[in-house]
Amino acid sequence: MVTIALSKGRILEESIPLLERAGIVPSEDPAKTRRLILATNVPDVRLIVIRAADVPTYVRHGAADLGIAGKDVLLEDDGEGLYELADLGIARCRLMVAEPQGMAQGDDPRTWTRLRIATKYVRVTQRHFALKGIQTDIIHLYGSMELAPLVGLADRIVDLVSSGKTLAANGLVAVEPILDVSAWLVANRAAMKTRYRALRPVIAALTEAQS
Ligand code: PRT
Ligand code: MG
Repeated sequence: MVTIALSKGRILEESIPLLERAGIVPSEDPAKTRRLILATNVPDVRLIVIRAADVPTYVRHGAADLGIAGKDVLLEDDGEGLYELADLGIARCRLMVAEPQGMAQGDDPRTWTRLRIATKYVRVTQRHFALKGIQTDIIHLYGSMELAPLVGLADRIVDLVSSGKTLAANGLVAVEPILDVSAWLVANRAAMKTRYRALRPVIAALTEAQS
């Protein structure tokens, strides 16, 4: 059996067509069912549907052989026990620094020395600014980062942006890009050695189906 870990939301929306192009069709609509393990038309391939940030954990421990996870999630994870096999080119977005419109007028990222930032992406944010010699006070949130500057919890945020509509709706503007993000196919390291024969055709089909 080959188990592929996917996450709900955007990754799922774009993974299902990719899986279908790879010849793997879930037995029921993963967006509608409450079931967390889904059989597919391929007898020895099944899907599990979990939280995005949990995909590296399932794959690292071998509870899933393969997984599809955003580069943002992979960089926040320590990467232990995982191989990043291929950029699937789906669920594209950018990790950006954003701040209130009023602050952005007259703000120059080249003059930053110390920043108070709310984000879910603590590791990536720390690393990004440490490399530039900018100090950071990071407030770790699990979601709805856009709210933080509006109520004085932080001056700026680091969050994913795709259309930019969420920032605009909250009076924020992106002022600095940190990372281009897309979803990657990852594999359990041990399984790549011990079960390569079973995994190889699935990996080949998925990487060929990438957009
Ligand atoms: O639901 P859960 O809390 O488990 O996690 P999640 O909400 O982060 O999951 P999900 O399914 O929404 O996103 C999973 C993955 O999708 C991320 O890890 C990214 O790799 C990828 N992805 C691509 C995005 C976006 N685009 C994106 N725009 N994830 C989140 N967003 C959010 C962003 O955080 C912001 O709140 O969408 C909002 C901005 O969108 P725009 O279009 O208004 O700019
Ligand atoms: Mg979500």
